[in-house]
Amino acid sequence: MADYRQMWTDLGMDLEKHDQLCAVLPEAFGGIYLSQENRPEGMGFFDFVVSEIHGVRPAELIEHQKQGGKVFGTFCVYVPDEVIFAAGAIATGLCGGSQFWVPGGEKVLPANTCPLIKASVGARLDRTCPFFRIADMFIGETTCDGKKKAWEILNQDVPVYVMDLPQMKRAKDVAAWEDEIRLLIAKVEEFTGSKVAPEALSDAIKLINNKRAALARLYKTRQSSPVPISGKDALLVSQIAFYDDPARNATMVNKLCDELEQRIVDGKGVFPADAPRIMITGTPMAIPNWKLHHIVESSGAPVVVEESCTGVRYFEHQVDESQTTLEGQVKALAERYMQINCACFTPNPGRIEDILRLAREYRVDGVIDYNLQFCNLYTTESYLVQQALKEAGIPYLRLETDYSEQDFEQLRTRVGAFLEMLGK
Ligand code: BJ8
Repeated sequence: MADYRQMWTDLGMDLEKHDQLCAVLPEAFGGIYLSQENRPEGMGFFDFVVSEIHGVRPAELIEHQKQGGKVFGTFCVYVPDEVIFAAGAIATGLCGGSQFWVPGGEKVLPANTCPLIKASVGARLDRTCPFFRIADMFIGETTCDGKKKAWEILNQDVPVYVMDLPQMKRAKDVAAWEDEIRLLIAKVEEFTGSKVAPEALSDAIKLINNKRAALARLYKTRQSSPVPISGKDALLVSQIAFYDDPARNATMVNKLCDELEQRIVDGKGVFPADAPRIMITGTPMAIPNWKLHHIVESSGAPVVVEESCTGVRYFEHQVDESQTTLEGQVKALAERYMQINCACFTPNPGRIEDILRLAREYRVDGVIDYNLQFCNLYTTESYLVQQALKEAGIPYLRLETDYSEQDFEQLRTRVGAFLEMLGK
């Protein structure tokens, strides 16, 4: 990585501690990613992004701030990035995916809190992630109890604006989400000093739709057999999409897709065509959480789709681009975002339908239900997921884990037994 020490110092980061993180990441990435055989050349760009993860993009965000722009940090796929970009600001995903940040979170949160929340709070309070330092404002949401309380703690250190996400999907709830989007527009306008005009919002809707379309195209290639890209690589692309520039991201993902589509024509894959095809469903995997994909794929089975927020929930469904008034656009945004099926909703039959549909579309042989420890929502919903898969005759394995490596071998054994049971 180039020398960004001055930038990190200016951001008030704890350099000594941050050095520890910088020391372990390249080795972890090398072992998990660069050791894969037959990777698409197009992954070179994404490898570069990881190698400069705390450098290039943070420097771009700081440059944007120098020009008078604002940066908003988000933690959930319900938050409409379109509004932020329409105000000339930048949205960047902030969820923490490393065990490195967990102890920092545990200083202020109960230990029995989900690791994603602990890592996110720790990354900010420990001053070891430039993205958490750069964001001028965080945007939280009322999805789960742990997050709701974490916003109050983070708000002591950085401005946090919270969107009130309804927990049901009746017409009045969609209308309530529309109201929340209007309030977000008002907040973003006040904070940035820029109006969200319909023309700018229309451009932002297209910008984010294009990014979604590129990711959808990438996922489509994974329906092929043999699969032209590993699940690990696809996960990395999805994780990077949360914080890279959306236009550049769409371009680079489309470029990768050109290569993958050619691979499909040539019958070239990264796993044998008869290897068992796995779907992972459940809680999101924020960068650099690659643990389960690594276990599954190093055991010989490709992960071909993720029903998660670092998977299809992030990009399925487009926002209607035909609206030209702010009123119509806000309605279109609310309708699109309320099609996401997170376990924080009750009832949530759409998620079960999605899992069954994806199992067919991606021709999966087995489903691994991945729950982050202490995520009550997804862990409880697992009962219904398992029931539906059993009825459909699709083999199912439920795993609960955290960000540590302690249970790595135990998970590997369980995954190995599951793959063996698939008998392929
Ligand atoms: S839409 S999944 S990104 S809330 S933080 S709920 S793992 S206990 S992240 Fe999420 Fe939005 Fe839903 Fe997706 Fe559980 Fe942890 Fe809460 Fe989590």
